[in-house]
Amino acid sequence: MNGIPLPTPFRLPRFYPILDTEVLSGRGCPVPMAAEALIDAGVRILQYRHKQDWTQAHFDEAKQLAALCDEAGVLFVLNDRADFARLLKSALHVGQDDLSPAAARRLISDEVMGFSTHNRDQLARGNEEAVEYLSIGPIFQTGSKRKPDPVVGLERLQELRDITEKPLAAIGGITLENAPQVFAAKADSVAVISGIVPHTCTRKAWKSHAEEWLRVCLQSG
Ligand code: TZP
Ligand code: MG
Repeated sequence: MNGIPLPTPFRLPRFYPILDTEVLSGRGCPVPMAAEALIDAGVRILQYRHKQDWTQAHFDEAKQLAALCDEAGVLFVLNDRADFARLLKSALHVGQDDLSPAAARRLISDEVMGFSTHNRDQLARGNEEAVEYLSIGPIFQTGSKRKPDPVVGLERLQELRDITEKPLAAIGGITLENAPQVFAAKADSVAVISGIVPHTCTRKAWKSHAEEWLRVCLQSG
């Protein structure tokens, strides 16, 4: 031993909630309230996703969520924007059409980074990138993404799983009902946008719905 600590492998939490500003505003749900309830329920990771133009108000909202997460020891992940992730000193999730992982890495130094993939080739290439985790999807049909890639399905998810040893999140159309099958197909985590929104948008409903997700995710697989 030379006294230099070995880097600990990154472990991706099994439940990966994503707060999408468009989905939440469509349901009349304030993002900070949802974030507080999810953190209160015990989530270990939380992503902020804003697909339209960014304003100062969106940056401030992301900053507010980053502070809430930091305080609770929850990993805050910003979607798409390496520049803002650098300002927030947060984790980052990039996709195929964003700044490349290598370029983003120069901005966010050693923060956690995830990378979206949608098929075998992308997953194999993603495995070579300096990212801590990968995602693959859509596993099922989804209404939360404009122009989604073809559905991957459970069978192919399981086939592709062994292409990488990095933690793998499955995404796209995942619900409380089908999540156990996604874990059975060997995903390490389920990343969810619409399936986390409760029927009524109250803090209490968000919290108990997230607790149900955590129960299902911890029991499956
Ligand atoms: N990438 C692949 S599918 C998807 C993303 C961002 C959307 C997932 O949203 P939902 O509502 O959980 O299907
Ligand atoms: Mg992206």
